[in-house]
Amino acid sequence: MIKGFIFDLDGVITDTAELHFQAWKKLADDMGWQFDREVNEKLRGVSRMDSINIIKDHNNAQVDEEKLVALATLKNDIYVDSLDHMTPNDYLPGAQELLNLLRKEGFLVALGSASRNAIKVLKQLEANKYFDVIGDGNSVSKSKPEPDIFLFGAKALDLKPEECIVYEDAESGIDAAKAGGFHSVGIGPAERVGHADVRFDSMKEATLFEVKSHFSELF
Ligand code: B16
Ligand code: MG
Repeated sequence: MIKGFIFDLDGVITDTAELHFQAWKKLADDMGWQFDREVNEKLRGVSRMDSINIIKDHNNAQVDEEKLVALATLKNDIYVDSLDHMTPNDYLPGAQELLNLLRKEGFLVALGSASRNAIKVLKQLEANKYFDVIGDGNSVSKSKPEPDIFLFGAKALDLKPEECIVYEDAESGIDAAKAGGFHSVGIGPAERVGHADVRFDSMKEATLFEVKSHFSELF
């Protein structure tokens, strides 16, 4: 039986990807590095340090670890500042409606995000009330595609993986959900999340009604 839901943040609850892009772009421009939306797509759901390594390798740049951490911190300062402009109007369409309904129907809900800034994002969205447990980039050391962040969420909710549905927009996020034994809902194109148990183009279509219909034997 499904008793809980675990949500990724960026690309599922809100679209912080654009703000991440702007911040990486500013850093790349300052460094004279090539960076565009195609490269940015590879950063979806990927941790901050893995992201800067992808950008560095894309540019064949030689940067030592200490400098790399300093650059990632610079990018993060730009990103965190840009979050000040985020408001409760910035949920992805359908996300807040779903969270409200889950509360009404008494499901347990956790966040399972790679971001170390998830607390600030939730604060800007005034979304804390929707979550029983917050799992973020500070909660576990192994990032997606390892299942650790979702296992952390399930354990804190006192649920088994098979009692939870994970919502994810990243390929590595669906990999993580499957590796942990969770049911999965993919948000986005088939090339990215076609391996989820069920896939929707956007959160607007991924309603509780649709998900209950798909996993009907589990409700
Ligand atoms: P931060 P998610 C991920 O969020 C983003 O998709 C990814 O682009 C970002 O690099 C990562 O968080 C880390 O974010 O720099 O704020 O710690 O999709 O896992 O909610
Ligand atoms: Mg995501």
